[in-house]
Amino acid sequence: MTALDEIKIGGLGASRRRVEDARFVRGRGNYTDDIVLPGMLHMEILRSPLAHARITSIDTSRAWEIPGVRLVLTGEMMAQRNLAWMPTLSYDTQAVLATDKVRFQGQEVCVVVADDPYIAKDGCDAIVVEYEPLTPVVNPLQSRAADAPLIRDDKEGQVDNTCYRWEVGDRAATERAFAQADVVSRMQLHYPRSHPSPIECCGSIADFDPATQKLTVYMTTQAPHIIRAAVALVAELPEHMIRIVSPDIGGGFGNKVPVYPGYVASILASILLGRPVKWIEDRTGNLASTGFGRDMYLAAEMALRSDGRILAVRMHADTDQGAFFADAQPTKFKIGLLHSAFACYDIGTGHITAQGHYTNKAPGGVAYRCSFRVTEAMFFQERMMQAAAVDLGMDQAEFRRINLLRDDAFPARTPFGFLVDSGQYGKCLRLGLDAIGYEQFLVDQAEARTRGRRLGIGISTMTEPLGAGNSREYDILGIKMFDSAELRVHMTGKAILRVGAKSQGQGHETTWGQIVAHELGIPAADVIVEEGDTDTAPFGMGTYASRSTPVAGAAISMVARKVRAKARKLAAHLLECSEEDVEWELGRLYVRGAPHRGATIQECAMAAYSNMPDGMEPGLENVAYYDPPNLTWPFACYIATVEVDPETGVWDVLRFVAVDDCGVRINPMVVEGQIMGGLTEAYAMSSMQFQTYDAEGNMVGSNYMDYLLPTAWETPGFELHEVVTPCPHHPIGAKGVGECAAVGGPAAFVNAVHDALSDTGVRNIDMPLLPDRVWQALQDGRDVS
Ligand code: MCN
Ligand code: CUN
Repeated sequence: MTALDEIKIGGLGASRRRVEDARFVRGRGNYTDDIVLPGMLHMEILRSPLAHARITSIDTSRAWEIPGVRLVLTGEMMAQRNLAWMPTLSYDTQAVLATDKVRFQGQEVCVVVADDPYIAKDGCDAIVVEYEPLTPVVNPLQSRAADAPLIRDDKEGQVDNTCYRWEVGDRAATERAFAQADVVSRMQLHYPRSHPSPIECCGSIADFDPATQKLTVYMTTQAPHIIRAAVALVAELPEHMIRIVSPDIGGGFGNKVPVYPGYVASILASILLGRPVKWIEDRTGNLASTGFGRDMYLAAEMALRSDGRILAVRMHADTDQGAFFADAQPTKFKIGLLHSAFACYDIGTGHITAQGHYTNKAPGGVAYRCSFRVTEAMFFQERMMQAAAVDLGMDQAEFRRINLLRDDAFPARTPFGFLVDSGQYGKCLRLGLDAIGYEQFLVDQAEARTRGRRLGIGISTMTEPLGAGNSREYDILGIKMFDSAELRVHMTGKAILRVGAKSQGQGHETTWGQIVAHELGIPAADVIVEEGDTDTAPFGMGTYASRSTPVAGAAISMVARKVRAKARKLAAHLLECSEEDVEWELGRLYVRGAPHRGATIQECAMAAYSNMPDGMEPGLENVAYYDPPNLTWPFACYIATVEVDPETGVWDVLRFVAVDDCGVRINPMVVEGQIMGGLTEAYAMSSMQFQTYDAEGNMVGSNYMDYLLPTAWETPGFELHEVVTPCPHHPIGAKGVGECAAVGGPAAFVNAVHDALSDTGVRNIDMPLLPDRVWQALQDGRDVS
C-alpha cells in the first residue's frame, strides 16, 4: 500500500474549496440577527447628538408610556448596579451609558427594550435629554492646548487630556547616530481615522433564564472566551453559568474585538426582564461608535550615510484616541504599537516617543486589520523609506535592498525589542521587481514623462509580528495569550475538532480540517470544525492579530499528534508488535521492516472503542493548549504602478504585484483570498476612505454615501506571488497572513502616486489620495495634509 496523496485528502497545500461557503452562498448562514428565541424582546440605543456636553436631565417618562415598551435603561440605573462604566483593554474606563457627560457624537445615552425594534426606536425618540453643550475637542492639537476643556473629568487625578506617554528604543545611541549622519531625512504624516466596516454590524441576544439562572449570549464577538471571562469577573456572575456563542459572523476586521455598551446593556436588560433581549446595531451606529482604526500623526527623522545605509530612526507619534482609551497597552501588547517599525531592516538603533490624546471622538486606534498600531508603523516606515531614497538620490529598490535584513542575519534583534526569526527578504524583493518589470518600467516612465504623462512606481516591503503571543510577554486582562484545540476521533474514523479561535470569514472550518488531514491522514472532509461556543470549545483567546494560524493552528497540530501517539499504541496492539516497531506514514501505521502489515488510522479509531488493549482507556481524543515560543514573522513586498492625470488628479493603478511569504500555506486559495481582501482594503484607505469630524465634532462618514467601500468595479487587479520560508518554531512552519496586505498595502499605492510627482517638490499628500488633493498638490507644488 502506498502512502496517501496528501493533496487528495485535503491536507496541507490543498486549495480545498471553503466548506462554510456551502451554507453562505445558499443564504443558510446563521448570523446573530437570524436567531429568534421564544419571547424575545428588542433593544435600541439612544445616542448623543452632541460631541461634548453635560447631561443636565433625562426624562424617560414618555417612553415608558408607549405600549410595548418594557424597559428603559439610563446611565443612572446602570450606575446603581455598578455597570455605568466598564474597563477597556488598556485599563482605562469607558462609559456604558453616559451618566455625567457625553464625550463623542453617537455615544450611548439610554436604551429602550420593547416588543419589536420599531417600538424600541419610538421609545428612544420619546426620551428627552437636556444637554449643556461644552467646547468640542476634535484633534490632538486642540486637545493639548492650555485652555482645552478637560474631557475625562470623571477620572481622578486626570489634569489634562493626555491619555498616555511612552517611549521605546535607545535615545542616547540614536542621538549619537544622528550626529554622525551624512544626510537626515524628515517626514510628517497623518494616518487618517478609518473604519473596519464589516458588512454585518454588531449585535447580541442576551438570554438569561430565571429558572436555571444561566445566561446565554449570542453575539458578534471575535473572542467569545474573553467575553465570558470579562462577564464573570466584571459582572461577578458564576463562569459556568455563562455561555457565550459567536454564531456565523459577517466580517470582523477587528471591529468585533472590543466589548460594546450594547452587549452589556442587552445582558442587564435580559437579567432584569427574564426574557431574551436582542440588540442589532444599525449602520450609522456601527460607523459612528465602534472600533475605529488609526488617527495618528507622525513626525520622523532618519539618519543616513551617503552610501545609503540607515544609521538610526527617530519618531514621535501623537495619537487621537477619542474619549476612551481602548487601544493596546504598550506594556501588555507591544506588538500593538509602533515597536514593530523597521523590524525588517538592519538599522542599528532608534528611538520612538508617543503621546496619546483624549478627544471628543469615539474610541480610536482600536484595530482595523492590524495589531492595533502596526499598520501605522509599517506605513510610516515605508513612506520614510521612499522619502529617504529621494533625499539620497538613490534608486528606491536598491535603497531597500541594501538595508533589508540579510538571510544570514536571523535571528535578528530589532531596535525596539523583537526577535525576528526567519525570512528571505532579498528574494521576495527581487521576485517582486522582476514580476513588475522594474528596470523596464523606469525606462518607460522617463520616456512617458517627456510626453507629459506621469507614471509612478511605489514599493512597500515589510514584516509584521503576528500571532500574539507568548505568555511571557502577552496577556489580556491578566489572562496569558495561548490557544487551544480539542480533537475527538469517532469510532469510524470521522472526527470533530473544537478550537478556541473564531472565524469571521477567514475560512477556519476549511483550513483547520487540513491540518488534521496533514497530521493524521484523516481526510479533511471527515473532520467537522466547531468554533465560538464557550460551552463546548476549549478556552482560547479568539481571532485577531492574525493569531489563529500561529497559535490555534499550532494547537491543532499538537492535539493531532497526541491522538496519533495513542493510535500508535492501538496499532501495536492490532499488529501484535511492540510500539517501538510501529512506523508512521500518512494515515497508516505499519510494522518496521514489514510495511505490508499495517493498520489505517480509521482501523485504530475503531479499535479505540472496540478492541483496545488491556488497561488502556477507551476512546481517541485529546486537547492541547499551545503557548508559542515567539511571534511569527511573515514578510511581504508590494509594488504598485500608477498613472496620475495632471489635469484632474485622478490616478489609476496600472499593475499591482504582491509577493507574500507567510511560511507554509495550509490552503493557498484561502491565503490568496486573504491577500486580495487586504489589498482591496489597502486600496480603499489610500484612495477614498476616511472618517473625519467637523469643528463641532459632528462625524462625517457615518453612512455609505460618505464612507466609501470599493466595489469590484474600482478595485484594481492583483498579481500574486509567493516565497515560502517556514516558520522555525511553528509545528507545520506556518505564519499568520490575515492582515499583511492591509498593513503593507497602503504605502505601495501612496508611494507610487508620490513617485509620479517626484519632480514637483511634493513630499507628502495625506491619505486618502482623493483627486482634488493630488490636483491641489500638483497646482501648488506643495504638500497637502
Ligand atoms: N492560512 C493558511 N496558511 C497560512 C496562514 C493562514 O492557509 N500560512 C489561512 C488560515 O488557515 C485561515 C486564514 O488563512 O483560514 C487566515 O489565517 P490567519 O493569518 O491565521 O488569520 P486569522 O485566522 O487569525 O484571522 C484574523 C485576520 C484579522 S486579524 C483580520 S482583522 C481579518 C483577517 O483575518 N478579518 C477578516 N481576514 C479576514 N477575512 C475575512 N473574510 N473576514 C474578516 O473579518
Ligand atoms: Cu487588528 S483587526 Mo484583526 O486583529 O481582528
